[in-house]
Amino acid sequence: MFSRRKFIKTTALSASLLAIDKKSVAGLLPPALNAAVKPIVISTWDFGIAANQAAWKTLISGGKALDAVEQGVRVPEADPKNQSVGYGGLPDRDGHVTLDACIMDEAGNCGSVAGLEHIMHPISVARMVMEKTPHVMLVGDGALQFALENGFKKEKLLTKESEKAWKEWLKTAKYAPVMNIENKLYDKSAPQKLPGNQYNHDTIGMLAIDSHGNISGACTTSGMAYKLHGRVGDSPIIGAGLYVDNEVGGATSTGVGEEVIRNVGSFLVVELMRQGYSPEDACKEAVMRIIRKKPETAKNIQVGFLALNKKGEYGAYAIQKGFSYAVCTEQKTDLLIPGKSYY
Ligand code: SD4
Repeated sequence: MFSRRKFIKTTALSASLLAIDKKSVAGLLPPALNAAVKPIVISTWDFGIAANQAAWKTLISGGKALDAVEQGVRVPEADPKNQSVGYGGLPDRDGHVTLDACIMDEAGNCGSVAGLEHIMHPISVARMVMEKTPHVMLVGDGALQFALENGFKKEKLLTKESEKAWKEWLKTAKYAPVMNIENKLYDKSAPQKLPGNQYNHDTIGMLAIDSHGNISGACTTSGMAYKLHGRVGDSPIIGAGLYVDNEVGGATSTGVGEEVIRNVGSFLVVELMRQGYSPEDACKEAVMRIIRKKPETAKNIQVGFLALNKKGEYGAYAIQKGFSYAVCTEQKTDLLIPGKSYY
């Protein structure tokens, strides 16, 4: 029979064994057993929901945040309906779909590609730059050559829809981009029908903490629609479009890359969190720097930051209304949260 005394003894023994276990193998336990660390993944915009689901599969099985963010952002990269990331992305002024992406892990390793053509998953090429070369960033033809040498397939990324939108834009071909003001311009059902170059352009930035307590991030985009050939935005630039520091947390951005680069936005957000700012306050301060420096420009552009600290707290802030992000944890599966904004 199972006596009370035996039960207490057994429980006490398992508790002490568990304590030893947790100490010695902390960080190796799958999430269900490691109560101290709660995996989480967050990402920009509504297409972050599907991306988070893919990332979550890795996180929930005890996998690495680095693998999770790569798998996560591959979802919008492969989606032809998403005209701002990967396959189906809107082309540059000359009709080339040129992709920018970067990835960063908990040890500060990072990899990046910019102006990459013909490869559906620039994030995986960026990871390969990180893991297989002594470099951080490859651009243009060099990035393509590296991808092809490493087994990536050359593909046509310009879809009929995006080609049609570009040809429509060519009728006026004004190189005076009106930046994305989501609340006014975003028409999800037919974004290509927006007049002239008033196209909303969105990037996916993703941050995840795994059951080992490590943070990683990824960011990938086709960049500003109808940009000058050769233009590179913030998304592939470590510190601008993405930054993670395992002591503090991570941040990523979306919107007009030029303003994010000028303010080294994601690095700034992480450093503000290091000083004690909450994720939302850090994002807000980074947005305020942009607004304070160029108040007139800021009225007509969108920039949004998204941040996650090592406690698993997250927050976002944007210049304009309309910015949203998706969150996935054990408690909140794929929640879409509107980011706060200045206007
Ligand atoms: C860029 N930041 O190329 C990217 C585009 C973007 O929402 O995020 N759009 O400037």
